[in-house]
Amino acid sequence: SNIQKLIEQLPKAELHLHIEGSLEPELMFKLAKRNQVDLPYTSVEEIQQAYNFSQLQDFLDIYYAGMSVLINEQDFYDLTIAYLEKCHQQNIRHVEIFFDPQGHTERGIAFETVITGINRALNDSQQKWGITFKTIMCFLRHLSEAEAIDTLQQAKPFLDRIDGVGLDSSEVGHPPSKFEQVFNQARELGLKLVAHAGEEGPPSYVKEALDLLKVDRIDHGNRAMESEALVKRLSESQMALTVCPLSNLKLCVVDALNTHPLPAMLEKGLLITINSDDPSYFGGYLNENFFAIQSALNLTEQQIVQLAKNSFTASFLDEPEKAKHL
Ligand code: ES4
Ligand code: ZN
Repeated sequence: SNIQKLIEQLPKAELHLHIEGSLEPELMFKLAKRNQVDLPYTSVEEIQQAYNFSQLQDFLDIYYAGMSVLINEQDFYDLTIAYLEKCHQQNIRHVEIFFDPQGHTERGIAFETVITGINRALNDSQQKWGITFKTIMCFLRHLSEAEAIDTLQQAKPFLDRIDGVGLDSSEVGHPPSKFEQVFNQARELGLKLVAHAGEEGPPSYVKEALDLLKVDRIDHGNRAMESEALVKRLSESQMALTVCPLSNLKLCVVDALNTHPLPAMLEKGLLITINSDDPSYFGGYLNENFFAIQSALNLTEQQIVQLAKNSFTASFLDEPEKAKHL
């Protein structure tokens, strides 16, 4: 259809993408074999059957298990270049990717191995396809703030390759307030700041991310819609929210895409972007997220164009670079 072609052809940025969540079952098997890692699955079909989640934690358990095949620098390169090839196919011109260093250093993989593989792929894709990038290191919120501070310390030799920090993993019970000190340290280092908030957690977690962590963007933010005061504040400040439709569906954050809060978010004047989160686990890359939410909610061409533009507006590109896309 015309709207499908529009989605495909529009230049887009992706701002909420966990690189470890782009690990496709085929590559997982290939790396398991290469690295002699045992997987609890014997076929791609078996993996796909395991991807049946009723909440965030169900997914996270499988996501951390999947990471176990990533051992060497080349593995992180192969993972990242496969995602960037998809971006090239989908006319994604800029990416801001998350990685979870603690998911790897906990298993004895050096920080340097992780950042070097990811960064080499990002540089190659910028050379080959012109895809620009930022890199955001996330702290695992189910771990302690001391461990996050240690991770920031380990990142210090590589800050030329890191643009920001984020906060992900199990949200409920791990409020932003737990990470106030490490975010203060990251801010002092000149890093951009983002945090997952209001995916499963209450609106007060979104408020804490703003007031205590002083984030530059909110990841997800769905539950901010429960607080009229918060919506007003997010709208007036044009604080970006990185919304992930297929993720919300698969993790039962919404009952169905046709009841997703996106129309209300746009109606309230929020700066919303569309993103894929963990595309291998949630059944689609960025264009598939656009197709699904467009058809479920009958979004107009104008709304689709607005969402694509918002992805550049909300990015961490500098203003002249942004202007080239807008
Ligand atoms: C994540 Cl969807 C989501 N939420 C929180 N943490 C995550 N890590 C990877 N995907
Ligand atoms: Zn996420």
